Amino acid sequence: MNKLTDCLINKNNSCKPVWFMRQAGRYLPEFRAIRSKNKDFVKLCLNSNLSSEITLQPIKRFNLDAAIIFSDILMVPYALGQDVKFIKNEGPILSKINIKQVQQEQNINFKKKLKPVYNAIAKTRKNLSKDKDLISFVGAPWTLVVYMLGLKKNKDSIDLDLLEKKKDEIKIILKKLNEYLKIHIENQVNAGANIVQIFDSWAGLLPEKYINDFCFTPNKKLVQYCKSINVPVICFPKGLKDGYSKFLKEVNPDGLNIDYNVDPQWAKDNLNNICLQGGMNPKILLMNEKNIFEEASKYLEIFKNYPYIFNLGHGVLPETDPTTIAKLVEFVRNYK
Ligand code: 1CP
Repeated sequence: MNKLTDCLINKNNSCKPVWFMRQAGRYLPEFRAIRSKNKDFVKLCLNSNLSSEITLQPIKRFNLDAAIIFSDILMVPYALGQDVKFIKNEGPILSKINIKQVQQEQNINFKKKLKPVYNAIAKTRKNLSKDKDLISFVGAPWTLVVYMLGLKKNKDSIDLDLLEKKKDEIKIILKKLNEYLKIHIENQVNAGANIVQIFDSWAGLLPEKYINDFCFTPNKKLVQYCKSINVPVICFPKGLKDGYSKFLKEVNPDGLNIDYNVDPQWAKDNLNNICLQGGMNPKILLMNEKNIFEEASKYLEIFKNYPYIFNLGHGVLPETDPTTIAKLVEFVRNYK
């Protein structure tokens, strides 16, 4: 059994598997070389050969236990008819949603549009050594709605007035997304992915009164679906703070990724009987080796006898030096 699977399913606490969110990305010169020749990000994600090659770039460089397919959570809104553009230093911009179209989109069309992603997974699985896990992912419905309706005001807040105004529309979209995300998960697993990660990157921006309906319930439905098809699932409800313990009770995934604002000791004491993942602040990787290894030791010591997958509390930053990642992987491997 592969290492992440063993940790997630058997709660094996002796091995410490390691991978990184955004391990394929702008901090790698070989990624930037491909990216500079492929200005349209969506098209790049739909190029099966290139997206498979990018997925394998960090695996060639580092001694990692898993690959994560190079794609984006916004490929689902794209497949539902919204244009998705990535503006440098501004983030993604989506064209206006056509709610009728989302409601009527035929499954067959949705699948056809995302077929290159599934082909990339199949190709990657073929070229990835058998002892490594292949992670597929989706955005959680709430996080997708934030982009689909343009609810974000700036980097760390959403437009609460707009949220109130669009409440009914949000409920319709969440329900539809549940259907499509299940299809997307099923297809990724059928193509060869053996773990699912659900990113709820904007969970922490939800007002308390909506947490249940917009975060817990939609995540729970997807987790139950993953369990019904026997694929281990990791949730990442970023920014929930002590809401992580309620999330665990309500949603009950196989693994939970903590963010850098969650105290790891608190997590160990309060998030019991579950495999935990990540936590370390990606900004630490921009500091000197002593700081990096000290911080990594903190996580490795706390989770010594606990099922734990080494990762970060968010994605690798573009400014990160790739040799830092190489050294950190070796440090984690040799930690006793
Ligand atoms: O060259 C570039 O400008 C592209 C940068 C980039 C990359 C490398 C984007 C745009 N997406 C990706 C790939 C990606 N996105 C992966 C690939 C696998 C890997 O981890 O190596 C994954 C898992 C994602 C998931 C994703 N996309 C999330 C959830 C995780 C998170 O970062 O919180 C989110 C919110 C997105 C939207 C998105 N796509 C890209 C950017 C810059 C963003 C975030 C924008 C924002 O902050 O609103």
